[in-house]
Amino acid sequence: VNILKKKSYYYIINKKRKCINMKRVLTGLQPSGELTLGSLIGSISQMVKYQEEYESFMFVPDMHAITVKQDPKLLKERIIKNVALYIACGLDPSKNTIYIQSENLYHANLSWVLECHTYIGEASRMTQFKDKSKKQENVTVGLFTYPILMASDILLYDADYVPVGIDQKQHVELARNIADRFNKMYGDTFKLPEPLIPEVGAKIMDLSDPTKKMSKSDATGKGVIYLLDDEKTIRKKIMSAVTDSDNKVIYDPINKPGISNLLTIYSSLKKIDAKKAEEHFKDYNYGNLKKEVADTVVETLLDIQNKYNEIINSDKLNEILDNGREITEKIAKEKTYEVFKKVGFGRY
Ligand code: ATP
Ligand code: LTN
Repeated sequence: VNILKKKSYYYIINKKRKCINMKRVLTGLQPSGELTLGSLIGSISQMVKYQEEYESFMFVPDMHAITVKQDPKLLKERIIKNVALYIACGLDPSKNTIYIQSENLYHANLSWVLECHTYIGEASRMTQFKDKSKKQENVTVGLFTYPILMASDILLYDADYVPVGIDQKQHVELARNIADRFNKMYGDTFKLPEPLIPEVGAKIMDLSDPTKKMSKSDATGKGVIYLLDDEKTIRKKIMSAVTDSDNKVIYDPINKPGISNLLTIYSSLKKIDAKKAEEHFKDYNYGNLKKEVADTVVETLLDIQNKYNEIINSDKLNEILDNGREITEKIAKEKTYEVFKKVGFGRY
């Protein structure tokens, strides 16, 4: 009875937010590896901010994760872990619809129709595909068509805004182009989404190689801070971050990528701009700078980890995900049926 009561509470909140015509924001992080400091700063923290002004949808794109090889048991665990981390990082389940992509069968259904309205040429221009396919041996068709599944994730819900890191901007633009093409062919059906790119923290770099993105599927994880790393590991990784030899704390991402990355991490967590962080550290040597950045990261992550431990062991998660499934199924079904009808399928 309690659960039912709560369910309708979430439902009413979401309905109310919709009624007052809030813009809708939607994003997700693939469970293709453990979530990192880059995921927190570049994505989750942005959503925590947006949940105050927009109707927010945050999901786990588990279907995307199998574009690279996954261990099924690990994948299943990670999906739930990620939901708990979303909440521990500050996503409020009463302000967000939180759900798992594969639990809603309409994503794949719409994706098929969108694939048939996407040209090989435009899909081939996706730089992430070009990069990732170079690094893999047996490249699957799924890796190639994955941006179209992403378009489906977005277009199903008429999302106005899609907060993503700079590397995903091209995929949101593809979604926009497919939507526009479809609308011109069949009449107004989809909203054209806009990417939202954070000004600071759009790209947190790997600590051991500050010219590449800190990525959760990195092979060694040496320069990657995972949200569930323990304090000792966090400090060790930051203290051994690659910098340069002139010992001047200056924010200059081109010439001093390592130092600039540390300043970006610090300023994002402290919610100040990078120039202010530079000013704060101007008389520090690199060792002291690293120590203070490590203190800030440890403070943030220990707080998240405490909340995570509470949530992962509670039965709230199932309740939140059931609610998310119920809300999103309804919306996605309506949109899919509209599309099926417009393209002339079956008896829709
Ligand atoms: P993978 O290694 O599996 O490709 P990833 O760690 O690069 O994953 P994604 O799941 O592709 O991360 O990204 C999820 C969201 O978080 C995207 O919007 C992405 O741009 C953002 N993001 C991921 N890593 C970073 C980072 N290092 N800095 C800023 N934003 C990031
Ligand atoms: N492709 C994205 C994850 C993702 C996503 C989405 C983000 C899948 N579907 C829809 C925003 C909206 C990634 O790898 N970061």
